[in-house]
Amino acid sequence: MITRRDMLLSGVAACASLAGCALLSETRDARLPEAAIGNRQIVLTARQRSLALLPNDAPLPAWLYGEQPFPVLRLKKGEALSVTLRNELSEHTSIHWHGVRGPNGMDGVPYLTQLPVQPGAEFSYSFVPPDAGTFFFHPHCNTAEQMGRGLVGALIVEDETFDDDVVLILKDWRLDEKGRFLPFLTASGASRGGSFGTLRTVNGRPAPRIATRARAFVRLRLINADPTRIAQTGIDGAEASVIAVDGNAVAPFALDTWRLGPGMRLDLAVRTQRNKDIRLLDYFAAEPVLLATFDPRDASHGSGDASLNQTPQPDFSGAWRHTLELGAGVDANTPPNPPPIVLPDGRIVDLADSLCLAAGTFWTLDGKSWPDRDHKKLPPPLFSFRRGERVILDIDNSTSRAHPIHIHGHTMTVLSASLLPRPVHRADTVLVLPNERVTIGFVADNPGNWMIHCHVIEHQETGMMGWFHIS
Ligand SMILES: [Cu+2]
Repeated sequence: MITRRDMLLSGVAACASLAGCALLSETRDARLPEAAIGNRQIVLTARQRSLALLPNDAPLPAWLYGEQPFPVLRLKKGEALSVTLRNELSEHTSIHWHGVRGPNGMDGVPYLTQLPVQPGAEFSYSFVPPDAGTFFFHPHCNTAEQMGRGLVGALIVEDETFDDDVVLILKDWRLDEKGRFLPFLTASGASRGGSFGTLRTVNGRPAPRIATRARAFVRLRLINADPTRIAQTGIDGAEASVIAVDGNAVAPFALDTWRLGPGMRLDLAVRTQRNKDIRLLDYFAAEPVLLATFDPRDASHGSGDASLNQTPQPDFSGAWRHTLELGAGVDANTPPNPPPIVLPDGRIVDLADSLCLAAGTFWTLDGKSWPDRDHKKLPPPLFSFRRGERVILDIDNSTSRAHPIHIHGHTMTVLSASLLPRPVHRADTVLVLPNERVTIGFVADNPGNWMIHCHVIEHQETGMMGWFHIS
């Protein structure tokens, strides 16, 4: 059976550039433009483009990787990713492949794993993603603004196939009453829960209707790409099972609701019936907010199986154990002369860039704030590990805000949590509620310089960020 997506993908097979591909600039419903990129070189051009989010508003000066928001790059497990980022913005940028256990030099963190891609310059990302799953990509410098203006895309590494497979990017937009962008970072937001968007969208559209196959197992890939908002996602109108968290397969369990913080993903298997609407809702507010409606149409025969290949949990016996404190306030003890950073290609960096840093610091990670713009130096690493070392972190949140803590280059195991119950599962971003203690473990098996930070981007950019080194 040829699905709509097969047709779309075969149509773009010859495209070397997303921007030059006609099929990618049109979607017949609220699905995102998709491209099969396995073993093929493509170009993503980051550029300012006009974006009409609401029909009656003037177009926005969005920053996008394609002609419309949120390209979906698909490849099969084992295929190579080869993406050249062309920077046509007026400031530097990079691509971080969020959740992917790739090589350090491809991780896209300016001054820590590569030099930033300057305006007019290019950088080629090339590696084989080792795991199947739902990932996404975004910049890692001036991130509140660059993501806030739209620099987000999905990376899907496929193994099992479903009757239908829908990528859903949750992202709000900060607009004033005339439909113009509001500031992406504010002191009042950064010092609290973040500056929230005013227009909620899925795939760049407010509460879209999305046609799916009927009488089918439909895979919904939820990606919270919002810099700020924690959604409490739930499905109304069908039974839904959680089949993967942050792209990592779990033993399927029935979805009640799942708290999806910034940077987190959730894969659901939903059994559809013909002409029976299914709704994706956010139950975080008193009145549930409608995020999207699925409209099952053309019937399929249905595969009847929704389970994915799971990776066994590592053994954490004998692990090095440490309490990682999430704190509010400013660390005044940043060393004046931290050591220079050695990039994976051997170059030495000792100047940070003010674009990566925000106005003021409000947050600490392990008692330290990422230095403010006056320091002009990257901080020393929080930890140094030998390759293969097993690590357990008790993440202790003594603040009054929730923090989704994201770790680069590795997959952690969420072992226990003191407040929000959740099964033991693998993840790259874990939500830590106010006054909660969450214990995670990981095997430090990927050499290089790796970030660990809050994915409420304004918290990240005002201090709650650090890095560790694996030799
Ligand atoms: Cu935070």
